[in-house]
Amino acid sequence: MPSTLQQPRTNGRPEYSPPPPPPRRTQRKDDNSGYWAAFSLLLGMLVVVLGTVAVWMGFSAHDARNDAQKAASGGGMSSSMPGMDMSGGATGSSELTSYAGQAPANAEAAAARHVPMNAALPPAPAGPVARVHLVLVDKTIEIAPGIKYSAWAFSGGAPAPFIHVRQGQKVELTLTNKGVIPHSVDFHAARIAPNVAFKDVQPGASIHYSFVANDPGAFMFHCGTKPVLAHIANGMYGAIIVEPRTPLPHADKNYVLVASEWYLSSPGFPKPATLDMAKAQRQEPDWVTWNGYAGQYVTHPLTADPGQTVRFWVVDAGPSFDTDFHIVGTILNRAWLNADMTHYQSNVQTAMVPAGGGGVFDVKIDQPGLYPFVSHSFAAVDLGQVGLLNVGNVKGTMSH
Ligand SMILES: [Cu+2]
Repeated sequence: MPSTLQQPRTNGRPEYSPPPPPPRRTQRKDDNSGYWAAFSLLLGMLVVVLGTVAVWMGFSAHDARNDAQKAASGGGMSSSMPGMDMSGGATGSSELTSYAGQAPANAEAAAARHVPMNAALPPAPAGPVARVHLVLVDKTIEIAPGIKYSAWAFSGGAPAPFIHVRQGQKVELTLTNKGVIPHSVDFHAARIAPNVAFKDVQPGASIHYSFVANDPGAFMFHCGTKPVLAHIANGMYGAIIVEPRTPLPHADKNYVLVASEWYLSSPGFPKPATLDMAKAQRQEPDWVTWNGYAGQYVTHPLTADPGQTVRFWVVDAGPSFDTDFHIVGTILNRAWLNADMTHYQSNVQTAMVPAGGGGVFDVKIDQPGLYPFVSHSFAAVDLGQVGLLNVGNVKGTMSH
């Protein structure tokens, strides 16, 4: 059975309070009955006036609440927009239904059958220009074992296939919109006028722009069409890794991890879920994932040999949660915090990767074993943001 998340009805606004009672008159000992009759009449009129004011204020407060809820639920967006369930916000419902942890009976088999997203950093193209063609599609994807979601995504899924370029390369970007509503793409690695480059692309149309990847690091890209919360929550994001011109210390393995949350309108089985915008606004996800699928690297761990240096390029796509990157059983030997590649910190236990930000982290693990990589904000682990690094091809599993 779904559990219920109770929320205050007022969303932090003060409750309506009735007006204070009228001040008491000091009684005179020589009052007579005529005086009392006049006073009673005046008091009666005052009650009628105050009652009318109270009723009017009550209606005004009600209207204000409704207006605020309408604004919060999408700024006048059509409730029939495909891929979105606006009902929670639009009706002012104070209860959200969590589908966290719900899974079909065949979830274990689905997890085993799932082909994990290849986390290995792909090679950067040779030459001075990197051509990137992104295609936007509406597609049903799996975000957890047996859990289906009607996503708005870059072709290839959510996250999009990783992009790897070298510092100084010119990125020639083409975006084609094969979805049914306008979309766009905002590259955090670019220094470019967003009103020109990141503008909406109509269904069936394409846009082209280019930028020189002068800033090294791990960057997010995402659809920037309003409401951005909905477009990111629906799966429109990815990572672009810009490798520094000055070589980094040698790493034997390079893995890319993108963190993101999912807010479901239904359990996601047997029918695919869509976005619950009210949950996204309240930051109450049903699932949190590495590379778009809960726990995929627990069932299918990333690998390394003892003594190898493993580099994680981490991007947090949000839309709203930060990631507190931590590897259980070891310490990050090098941490390029905020993906500032000019210097690193040494021997860091947990490194923050903000929503919309990145970080680059090296570990060198000598002892064979299973090392979970998590966001140490453990609510996220509970919702699926956990994977394993299997050092030395050991048997068994490990959970957090
Ligand atoms: Cu979009």
